[in-house]
Amino acid sequence: MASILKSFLDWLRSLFFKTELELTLVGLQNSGKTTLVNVIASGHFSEDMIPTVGFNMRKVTKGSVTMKLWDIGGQPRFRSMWERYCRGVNAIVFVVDSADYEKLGAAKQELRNLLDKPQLASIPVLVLGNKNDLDDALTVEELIEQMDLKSINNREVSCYSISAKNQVNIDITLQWLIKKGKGSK
Ligand SMILES: Nc1nc2c(ncn2[C@@H]2O[C@H](COP(=O)(O)OP(=O)(O)OP(=O)(O)O)[C@@H](O)[C@H]2O)c(=O)[nH]1
Ligand SMILES: [Mg+2]
Repeated sequence: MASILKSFLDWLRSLFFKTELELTLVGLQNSGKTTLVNVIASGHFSEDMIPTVGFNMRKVTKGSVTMKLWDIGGQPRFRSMWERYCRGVNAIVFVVDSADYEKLGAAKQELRNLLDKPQLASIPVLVLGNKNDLDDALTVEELIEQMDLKSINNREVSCYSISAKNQVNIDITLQWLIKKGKGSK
C-alpha cells in the first residue's frame, strides 16, 4: 500500500515539477564524453568507441527530468565548434581524462579559451576527471590544482572525479546538473 502511495506521489510530483536541462559536453578527444552520455542514457559502457565526428545530440528522460545532451567531438578540428554549442545551455560539462597527464596542459588551455568567450559568461561549469578507475588517475584535489580551477572566479565551477566505466560518482554528477535546470513549478 505504501509503495502504491509513493508511486502515486512521485507521479503527481512529476506533473508539477518538470525540469528541463540543456547541457553541452566538451573536452579533449578520448576523455570519455560519448561514453558518459551512453552511461547516463542506458547504463551501457563500451571499450570500443569511435571518435565523435562533429557532434551528437541525445535527449534523455529520467523521471521528471529531461536532458538534452550535446556531445561535441574533442579532436582539434572540432574545437572551434565548442563555443557555438555551449551558448545558452544550463551548464557546460568539461570532461578530462584524469589519467592522461600529457594532455592536461592542453585540457587546461582549451577550458580557458572556452571560458574567455563573452557569449559564455556566467554559464556554470562542471569539470569531470573521468577514468578514476585507472591506477594513475589524479584525485579531485590534484585535478583542481592541475587545471587551476581556483583561479576561475567569474562563474560557478565544480569538479568531481568520476568513472563512466564503473559508474562512480555519476549520481552526484547528475544531482549537480539537475540543480542547474530551469525547474518549472
Ligand atoms: N578506463 C576507462 N576508460 C574509459 C572511461 N570512459 C571512457 N573510457 C574509454 O575512453 C575511450 C574514449 O571514449 P569516448 O567516449 O569515445 O571519448 P570522447 O571524449 O567522446 O572522444 P571524442 O569523441 O573523440 O571527443 C574509449 O575507449 C572508452 O571506452 C572510464 O571511465 N574508464
Ligand atoms: Mg565522443
